[in-house]
Amino acid sequence: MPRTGFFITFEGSEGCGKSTQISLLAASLRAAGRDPLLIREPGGTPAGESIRHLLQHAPEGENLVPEAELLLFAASRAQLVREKILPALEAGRVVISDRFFDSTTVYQGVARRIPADQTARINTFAIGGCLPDVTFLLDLDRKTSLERMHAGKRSLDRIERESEEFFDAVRAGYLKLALENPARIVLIDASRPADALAKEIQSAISQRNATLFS
Ligand code: Z5A
Repeated sequence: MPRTGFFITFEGSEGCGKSTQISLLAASLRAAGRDPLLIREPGGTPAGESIRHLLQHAPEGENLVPEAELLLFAASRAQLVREKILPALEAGRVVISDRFFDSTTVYQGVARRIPADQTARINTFAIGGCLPDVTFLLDLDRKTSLERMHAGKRSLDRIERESEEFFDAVRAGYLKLALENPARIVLIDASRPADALAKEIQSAISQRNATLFS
């Protein structure tokens, strides 16, 4: 079936403001009469939410090797694409995902040092050609991101407890990815106030699809 919807993904380091921007964007789309599907990764389906628990919080996930971690993220995504994303896009809906395959490229490929060709092959298999129409990379320095997360007062999960070197590699990996994919990835300076970011994001979407907010 042809894909008539519009697929938007958000990426960036933890606490960079993805959820905040997704809520603001969804509200603008609803005000324009749209019914966006909001999803998150890992997760978004019953199977995916179980995988999320194993990856982030379950004691059984504490000793996952990088290869198993990569395959679990890919399994969650393969299920999400076929169960939720493709049917929504085929029905003409806007789909907004909090993280997608770029997270695997950066966290497992760059930061966990799994060779890029292997990460790319598994990503390709998992998404089956379902590429985002546009991806917003919210770039934020580690210090501000930590301040924001501590202000939210939530406990850190397994990946959030990684080293500073790990998160430096994540940020550098994302910036490199944005340089390599200028047509798809829009780099956003996430240190600014939320409403300024929301305007920039809405404007970038309108440039790609003039009908979404009309
Ligand atoms: N992961 C992976 O390794 N491989 C993969 O393939 C995938 C994921 C898909 C998922 O984490 C983890 O899985 C993630 C990568 C890994 N691990 N790490 N580390 P998650 O889903 O639990 O959470 P997250 O995606 O890392 O981030 P988050 O905690 O959901 O944060 P956020 O959505 O980006 O930020 P926020 O909740 O919108 O904002 C954080 C706080 O800042 C909050 O208090 C806001 O009110 C505040 N905020 C937001 N925007 C602003 C602005 N502009 N100014 C000031 N304050 C702001």
